Amino acid sequence: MKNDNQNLFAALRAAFPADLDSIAVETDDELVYSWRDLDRATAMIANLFASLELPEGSRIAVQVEKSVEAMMLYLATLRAGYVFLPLNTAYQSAEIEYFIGNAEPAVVVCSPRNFGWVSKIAFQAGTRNVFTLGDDRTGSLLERAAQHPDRHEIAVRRSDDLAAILYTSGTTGRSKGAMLTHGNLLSNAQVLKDYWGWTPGDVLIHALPIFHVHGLFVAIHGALLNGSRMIWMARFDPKKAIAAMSRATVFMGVPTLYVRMLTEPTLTRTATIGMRLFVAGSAPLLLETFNEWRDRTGQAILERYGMSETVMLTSNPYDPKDGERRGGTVGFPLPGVGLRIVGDAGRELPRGEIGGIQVKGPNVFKGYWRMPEKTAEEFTADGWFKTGDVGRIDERGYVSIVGRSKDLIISGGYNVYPAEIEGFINEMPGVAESALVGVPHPDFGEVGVAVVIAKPGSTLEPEAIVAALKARLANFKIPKRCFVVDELPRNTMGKVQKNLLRDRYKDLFA
Ligand code: MCA
Ligand code: AMP
Repeated sequence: MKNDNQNLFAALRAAFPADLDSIAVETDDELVYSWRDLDRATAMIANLFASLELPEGSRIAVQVEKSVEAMMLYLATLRAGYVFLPLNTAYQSAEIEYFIGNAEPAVVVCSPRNFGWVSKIAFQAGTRNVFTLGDDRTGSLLERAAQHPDRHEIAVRRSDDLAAILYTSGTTGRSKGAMLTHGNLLSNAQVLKDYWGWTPGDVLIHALPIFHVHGLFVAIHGALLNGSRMIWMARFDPKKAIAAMSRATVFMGVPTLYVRMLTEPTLTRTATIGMRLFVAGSAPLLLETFNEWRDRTGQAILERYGMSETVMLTSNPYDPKDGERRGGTVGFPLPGVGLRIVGDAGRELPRGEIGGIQVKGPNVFKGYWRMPEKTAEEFTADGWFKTGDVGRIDERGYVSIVGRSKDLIISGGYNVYPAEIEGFINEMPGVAESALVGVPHPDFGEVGVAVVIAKPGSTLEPEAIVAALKARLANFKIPKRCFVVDELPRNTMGKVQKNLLRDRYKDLFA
């Protein structure tokens, strides 16, 4: 390993504890992995990739159930110097077809049960290598990797080289691949290690999916860069998560996870006494959840804010000397991150005023994959990235997010883009037009409700619309309710007034 290697994996590997036989990961089905296991398995998978003689910058697209081996596959991709492309396990064929067609991965790894349809899409798109990986250590990826040596020299990468592509949608159109570099990810991980006070002996409860920023980067990098053990949960279960707290110090979750744990009588001060840090993000944490958590456990959840394009941007303080954790805010810009609030005219606004949030820093992505025009649109002439979030900075410097200029619903921490769902509904026979709006929901924070108008002479059944969507789209994108109405509220320009629809349906799940 060269000292000047800026490969993110080199930094993570350097943080492994000296005793490689100590425990790195324990799973909720009682498997135990040592640091040596992580080192050897990532070497074998990296050597398998090397044997395929993939071109530089090849994308490795992965849609597999959560497992420690799936994490090893991510780390092996970094180690081998390729570009990791994680895909939500809920995505169905139309979604996967788009991602694979757009990213043109050299390797696709899927669940054994999906091999039939995923491999067909991949081979048609020109991918030569399709492997399988089950959540029970089965599949061709591990079988093939087992034939390769367990030593591997970490590929040399520069800070500016791509490490991952995360698909995310902006204001309009199809999903865009946010290109994140080794430098974006490592700089952010180092800042968080310091800011959140990671210390020797910390143990992380890993309960999030590993195909988005929160579970894949913030949680995994945090633990690995600190040489910390992870308690690995394949699925979030509030009872198991609370029970694990007696052996852990750090928990990270989207607000829904906190809401669900609060319904458990076992969540008490005693159960959480050894916990040092509770982090929440990916969606707004309601003040009532923040307060209820503090009443029950005596601990203030630390809320932070980030994006796929930027990793983490702001955080409430960890250290009390930097200030208190304020519910309803996302804290201060992280060290090295520039954050400003800008008005409609493009000028920076004074403290207290509401406007668009723009950011700058070593964490900000390199651009959208093969979309230079879209990339240019999302940056200002002086190099600030327009987040699409609307917020304010108070006189003490705390940032609050008060809304979004992008039409986006965040449901249980997953993003749902109304334009995408509306497009599918509008194509259905008999549909004239549709609108999807987000309304408050006690469990998921916000959920989608579809409002549809029929073409003259057609009759539409809401249940049939929902059933047709279910056949095509990831389950979390399916509207929780659908209404067929005679007309949609419009402004004088004829544009649908979604705010009025949101208001009409706001108490649907109250
Ligand atoms: C599941 N369902 C949902 C959601 N999840 N509906 C709306 N929104 C959701 N998020 C529905 C399914 O469609 C299904 O409905 C039913 O709930 C049960 O599905 P199941 O998979 O069993 O649900 P679950 O296991 O209870 O999952 C809920 C969950 C999960 C644990 C909250 O959604 C989750 O892990 N969310 C975390 C997402 C995350 O990691 N986000 C980070 C993004 P039916 O039965 O009708 O089919 S990173 C990010 O945003 C940025 C960068 C950041 O700042 O971190
Ligand atoms: P993604 O496209 O998955 O990267 O989601 C990023 C978006 O999640 C941001 O632009 C915000 O709108 C939202 N987000 C992340 N963290 C928070 C938070 N703590 N509070 C409110 N919104 C958040």
